[in-house]
Amino acid sequence: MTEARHRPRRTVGDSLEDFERDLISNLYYQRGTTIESASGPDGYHTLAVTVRDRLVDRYARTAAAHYAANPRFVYYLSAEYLLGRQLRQNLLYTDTERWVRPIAEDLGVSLEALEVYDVEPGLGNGGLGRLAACLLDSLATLDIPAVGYGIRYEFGIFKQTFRDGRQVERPDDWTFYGNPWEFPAPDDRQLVGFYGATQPDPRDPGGLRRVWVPGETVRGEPRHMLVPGYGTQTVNIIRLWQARASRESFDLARFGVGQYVEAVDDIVRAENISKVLYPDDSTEPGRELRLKQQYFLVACSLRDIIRRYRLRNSGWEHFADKVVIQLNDTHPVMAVTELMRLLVDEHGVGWDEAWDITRRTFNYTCHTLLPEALETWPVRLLERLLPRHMEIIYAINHFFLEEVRAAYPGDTDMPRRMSIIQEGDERRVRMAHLAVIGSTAVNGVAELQTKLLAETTLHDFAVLWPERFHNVTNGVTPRRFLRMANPRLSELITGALGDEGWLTDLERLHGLGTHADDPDFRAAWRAVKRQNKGDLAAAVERATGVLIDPDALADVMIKRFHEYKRQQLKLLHVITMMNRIRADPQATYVPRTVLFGGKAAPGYLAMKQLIELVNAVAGVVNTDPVLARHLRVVFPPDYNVTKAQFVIPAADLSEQISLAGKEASGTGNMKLALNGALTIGTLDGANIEIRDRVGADNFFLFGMDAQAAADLRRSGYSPRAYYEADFELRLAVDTIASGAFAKGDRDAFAPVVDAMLHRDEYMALADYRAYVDCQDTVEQAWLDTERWTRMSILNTARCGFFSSDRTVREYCERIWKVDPVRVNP
Ligand code: GPK
Repeated sequence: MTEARHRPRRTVGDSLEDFERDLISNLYYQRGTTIESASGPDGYHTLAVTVRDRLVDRYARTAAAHYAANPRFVYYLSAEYLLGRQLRQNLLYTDTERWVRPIAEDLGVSLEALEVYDVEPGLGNGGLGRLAACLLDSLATLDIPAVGYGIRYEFGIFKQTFRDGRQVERPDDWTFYGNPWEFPAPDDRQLVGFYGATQPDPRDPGGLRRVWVPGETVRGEPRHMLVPGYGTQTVNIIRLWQARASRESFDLARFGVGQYVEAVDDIVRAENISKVLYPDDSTEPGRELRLKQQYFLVACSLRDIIRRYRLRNSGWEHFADKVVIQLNDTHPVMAVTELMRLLVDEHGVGWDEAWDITRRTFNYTCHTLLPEALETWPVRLLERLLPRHMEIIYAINHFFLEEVRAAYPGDTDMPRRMSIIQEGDERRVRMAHLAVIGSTAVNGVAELQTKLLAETTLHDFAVLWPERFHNVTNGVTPRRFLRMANPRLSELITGALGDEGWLTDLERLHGLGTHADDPDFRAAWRAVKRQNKGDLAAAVERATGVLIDPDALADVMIKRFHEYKRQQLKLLHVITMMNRIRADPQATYVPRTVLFGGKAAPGYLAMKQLIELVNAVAGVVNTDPVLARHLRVVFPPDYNVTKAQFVIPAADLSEQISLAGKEASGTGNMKLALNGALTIGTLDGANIEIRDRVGADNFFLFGMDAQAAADLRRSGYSPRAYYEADFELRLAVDTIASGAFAKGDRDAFAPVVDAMLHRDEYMALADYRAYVDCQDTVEQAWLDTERWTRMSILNTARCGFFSSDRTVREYCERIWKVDPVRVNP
């Protein structure tokens, strides 16, 4: 394979002079221009490829080392990746920023000016997609042989803009300037079938092996992006599939008779598969194209995995020893049936052996507790789109239900509850059941969620197969979310700890604990936060025109808009603060800036209305001279990874206020605590584990726990009773109802008020009093600057556990059973 002599003898240089020479040469030969006439995009692109070349060299050595070792590989299948900007990361990981700075200065350009062209690939919705990116970062950092598979959406998550305060979605044309970070690999393209029919296989008359003749075929062309490890030579890849029409799709006959547009109908239809990311977080629209996307990802990736396996192995008996596939939520779960189809139909492996291989190969991560987020697909749709897969699902279900009946003789309800097929007017395939049945290990993403999964959603499976259930608490990469996002704090930490070892061994942050009582260190800590808040204030002013006071308490709620996350509760608190100031304008108040960030799914009308209301409240607060003296509300549009990196280092208070038992884990909670923000939160998701580690004294806890919430719901929840019993709550709701945020129009936000008073699905009103009182405690703590600083330092010091390196180590040891392969320099 990749012998040293097949690479350029001297690949890329390792001095400032080499780097500068390569830059000029790349500008000239790749962009066809010179320093004198280069545009901004020319400059960005050239810098990007010059840095990238340093990674290519490492990647070639990684591929060679992997080939030589023939190790067990982790294949991560995910419909979403939120990688964030690439340039800064790759400068850091190649340690070349120290050269780029002086060179850029010399040429009179700034890195910051070039960075505006570094568009983040928004190939995901939220936490699930960002987690995938963090895990890949840690896999490479830990030298684990791994490949991430995904879809190269032409349009990623929409750009959020506000018009009259309303969310307006614009397409995310993220490759407009070209993408210097990806490499096409057309030789590794795959063909994917859809529709058609199945027939008996003459080689297996009457048996389980059958032939599928698809009615449509589409090509998948991979491109890869490099995923470097930090502080190591390993560079893994993420392979993203793009749909292309197969060559036959061009209709020459129609073209010949002048039907030029109709001639490309099939091409357009095929290429639509990877056209756009579905912008729904946690709730599924269940559309045919979405299922096509999912199968497209799965079919391309599995064939690629088999191709790679066969480079060094033959036969099937070692497949499950060399290959472990992680299914990121239910989106790629059709892979279970596809591997069965490939083994049984295409490779002639017997059913039982194929099932054994399949089951040993897959593992499944569940990221939710919301029943509506567990995908199901109509049987009729599957029968049409993937007829052979539907047959395989029936067969898997048949053997599975035999097992269930054997385990629970005489129990007729159990097979009905556990079946892959959900009966009813419209029969549906339950993807989560298929995932659990087809996997070795199933995991939740925080302790509470894993426990609740086993007690509720997947209870019957947890009873039948307790050994399959695991918890692996999420984590975040300290490289991007501490070192890159917060260079000032990183420097302070490195100074205090003596070296940068914490970047790959985050538990070393414990060493900061002793500094928490040092007044000088505290002052330095505060100074960093203050500077970060100054930077944020400038960015917020540019984005929204609203001035914010960098000395005010920075209270941030950054996450997708979802009822269960309860932005409405935060808003009720904001309105309560307003009402208090209005009632007594002369009193003293803790100055506060409330920052919201997040998108709502375009079809999620209730949340789009809430966004409109947040903006309306912001408009009233920020322009009222009395209110604005104490309070500002800002909502910079288009929250994404790039913006997260700006906001998180400047936050004082982290809002993690979901209804207990609904947020699977959260990862923003970890990023904020790691950057010294204090959390106000419920006992939900990973909040619980954060509080356990930072200490109850350093965490603002409020509200019902999951048990209390479940009990209240069961006893018959009436939001109206809370409204009537609490004067401030009533006033807050009435303020909305009065039209105060709609120039007197009482109808404008009536649906929001109605939802609060008559449904309040996530019981925000029940937690209102505890929340508002807890916010008063927050302000008491804030007034004691020294105490607050100490709490902040201790949050950072004690959050080392939440590194995604730890998460990946747990997956490696308990689920993947993989070992690192070192790559020599
Ligand atoms: C969970 F089910 C889903 C989904 O469709 N999208 C998504 O982002 C999130 N998630 C959870 O809501 C978070 O609690 C969790 O931290 C994150 O996945 C990563 O596990």
